[in-house]
Amino acid sequence: VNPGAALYPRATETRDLRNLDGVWNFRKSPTDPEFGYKNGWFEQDLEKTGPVIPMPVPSSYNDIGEDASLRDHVGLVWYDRRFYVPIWWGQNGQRVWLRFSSVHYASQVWVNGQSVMYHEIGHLPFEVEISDVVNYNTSNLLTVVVDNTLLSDTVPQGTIRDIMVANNKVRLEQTYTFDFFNYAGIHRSVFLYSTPQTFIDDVIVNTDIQGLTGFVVYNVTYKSASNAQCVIQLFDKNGTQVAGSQDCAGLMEVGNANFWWPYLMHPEPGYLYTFKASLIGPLGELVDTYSLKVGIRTVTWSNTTIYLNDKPIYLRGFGMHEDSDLRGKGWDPVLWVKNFNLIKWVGANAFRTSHYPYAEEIYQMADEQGVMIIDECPSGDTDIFTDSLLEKHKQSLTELIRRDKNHPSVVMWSISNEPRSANYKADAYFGKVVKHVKSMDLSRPVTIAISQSYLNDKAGQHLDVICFNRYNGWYSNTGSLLNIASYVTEEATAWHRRYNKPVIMTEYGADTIAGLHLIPEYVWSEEYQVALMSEHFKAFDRLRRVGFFAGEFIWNFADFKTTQTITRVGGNKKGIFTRSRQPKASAHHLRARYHSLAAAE
Ligand code: GCB
Repeated sequence: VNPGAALYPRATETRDLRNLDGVWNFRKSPTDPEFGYKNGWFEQDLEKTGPVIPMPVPSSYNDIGEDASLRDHVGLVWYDRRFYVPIWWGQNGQRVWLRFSSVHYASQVWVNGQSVMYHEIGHLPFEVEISDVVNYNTSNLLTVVVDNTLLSDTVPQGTIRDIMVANNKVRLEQTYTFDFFNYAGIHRSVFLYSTPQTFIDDVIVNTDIQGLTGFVVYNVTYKSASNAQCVIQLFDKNGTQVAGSQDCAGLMEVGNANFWWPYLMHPEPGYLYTFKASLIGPLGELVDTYSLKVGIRTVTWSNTTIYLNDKPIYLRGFGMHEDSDLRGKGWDPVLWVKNFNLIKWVGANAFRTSHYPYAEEIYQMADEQGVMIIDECPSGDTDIFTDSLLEKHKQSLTELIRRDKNHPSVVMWSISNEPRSANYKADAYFGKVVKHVKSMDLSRPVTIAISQSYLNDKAGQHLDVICFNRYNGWYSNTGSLLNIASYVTEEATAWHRRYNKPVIMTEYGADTIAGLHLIPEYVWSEEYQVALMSEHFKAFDRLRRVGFFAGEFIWNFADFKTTQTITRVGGNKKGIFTRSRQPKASAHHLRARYHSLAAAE
């Protein structure tokens, strides 16, 4: 089992970092998945074994060409490029690491023709030490094969069937039930980095508060042949050291601490300290050092309320997607700096990483800006509860928590979106998944975005917070605004009565074509989306007065691409922003609400 990757790669006094993003060579495999393997495509430059096209990394490959066969490709694609390892890394005895921040879905990686790693599950990083396979005196060949095939035991799930096309040729067709396009490729940055022989392997930071005092509980682990000593320093924003320790694991106290607060809840939201861990060798020499940003805050919860730093919080935000024109799910800083500016413009304080973990840089931005995240694992619409799926589901959470445990922005784990939670097997299945999460992290509540009825749900008993998705006035009672407010109030109340836990509405909304105006309000028009929101707001305000209702998340932040169906006009149009991030009338409407909620805090 591949353990994923823990620490985000950074250059420090003892580590070097190179980014391998850029334009790589690319080729689709023929339908026979063995073809590239049999013909040694991993042993020499792809250019030498056939025609290649240029492919940007990071990006999805689907929307780069003009060809539906690339967009709809099912099966393997091959990428390669050459890279150099600085000769001085070798001279200094540095270890060399290769890290993929994410590849969708399964991938195998070769360096100079040697297989170095295999990883399944998109959206999560994986890395390996390649010191023994790299050349210093010449370039190195890096080859990656990517398989986007989704089956009944992949996360998420899908189905493949053969369709006969002209000349008796077979074309594979992928179907899936989740509502976003199955973009594939090398989706996030690829890093080459170095560490010393004895190196910091992981850092776990938890925080607590008492009055004005902050506590930082930490554990630094390292790998080596020899023993080293730890020196831990905590710096505030001005670079002043405020705490320190000489133990690899321990607790540091920060008097009069600046706590991490959400956006608009405090004049200085997203306050971060720098936690610097150093390893010192027997002669007092610096062996390795690694720094990360930490926020001092607590998340606690009762049967009605979620608290941040002992203050009740109300989450106001969005379900989102990693999705944009041309890039698909490729990491793009332009897009995400813009997204965060829009999140703040609207006055939101939270979003859910529906329906998979997002790029690590996004969580770093959320930490800095005080935006809270419900961090969702890539479970898909779990509808079979087999042991093999359970293992993969647990593995995805192991990798997710290993990656995201230190982010103050992450305030909740979502272990699934819309599973078939009425199935009798869902009880034991989710009981095990929750137990697995709790064995790794007790500091955050666990939830599921549930779509099945509170009458026969079997998963909620295992959760700390109940989230539910419901499309009143859209999928049910289409076009009718009449009963939305009472249905939402009744359903949220019923969930609370059934489980005695805080309740959040994680999805509601209406598809809307920007620029379509119809009065009286009519489905797909800007007027209908606004009116449907207003009915939900009535319910949310009523529920807030009763006291167990902890948040509202509209679906969706922006329009996004889906598979082709007759219910999707160029994709899912429930965004309050268009896919190019321009506001619909609904964005202005939500903005007025979120800012007034913030002002009343
Ligand atoms: C849902 C899903 C989400 C869809 C949304 C919709 O319940 O969780 O992935 O996009 O509904 O618009 O149908």
